[in-house]
Amino acid sequence: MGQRGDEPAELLPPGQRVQRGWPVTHYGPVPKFRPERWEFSVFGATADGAKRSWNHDEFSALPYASVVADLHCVTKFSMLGSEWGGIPARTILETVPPAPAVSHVMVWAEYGYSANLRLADFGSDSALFATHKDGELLTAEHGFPLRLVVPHLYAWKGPKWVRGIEYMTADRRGFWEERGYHNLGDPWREQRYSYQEQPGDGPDL
Ligand SMILES: Nc1nc2c(c(=O)[nH]1)N[C@H]1C(S)=C(S)[C@@H](COP(=O)(O)O)O[C@H]1N2
Ligand SMILES: [Mo]
Repeated sequence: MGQRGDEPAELLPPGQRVQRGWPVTHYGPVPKFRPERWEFSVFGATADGAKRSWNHDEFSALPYASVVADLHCVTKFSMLGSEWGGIPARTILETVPPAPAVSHVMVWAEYGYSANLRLADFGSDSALFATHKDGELLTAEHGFPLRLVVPHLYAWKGPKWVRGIEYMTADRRGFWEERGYHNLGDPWREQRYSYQEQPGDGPDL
């Protein structure tokens, strides 16, 4: 039975409850957006070895798509059924292909926040660099101008204020993955904490 009573249980990963409204959850201050200094970069093990950057106008001109998806915070609230709009992560993979040896992606945000993802998780159908939610531009505290949404993983895997990605040929832990959260972060398997990791789930701590 859903914890709110009218929410089908299969919509909610184990241990989660539905949140009304949209709380703000992050570590550190909200960065100020400076369009003239903003760029989105893809670097690391690209197929051609070159780094690629877009300024804000260029990045905003990439083809827009939307996904309806849920957000699951590891602190146990979930927000169901938001429509996220923006640039599919797969568009970035197609535009700047990774080298064949790339297995993981580090997503980098303002102030050095980072989250590591397996390449397949990053390239999943519903992973999106969101500029909008439910038709409205993101607000500063929710990640404007750009945040990553990876609906099938806990929300810490989706940095707000994202500035680029690094293609990696081996896994490395991101900000929260170094600080006690699970390296993989699948909410359906309740992979919340690093002490739950099985051999092979992540690099040594
Ligand atoms: N840059 C950055 N992105 C972040 C975080 C953060 O601390 N810094 N926290 C994550 C966590 S734990 C959650 S639950 C979501 C919350 O997004 P919201 O504040 O828009 O609800 O942002 C994620 N993205
Ligand atoms: Mo979270």
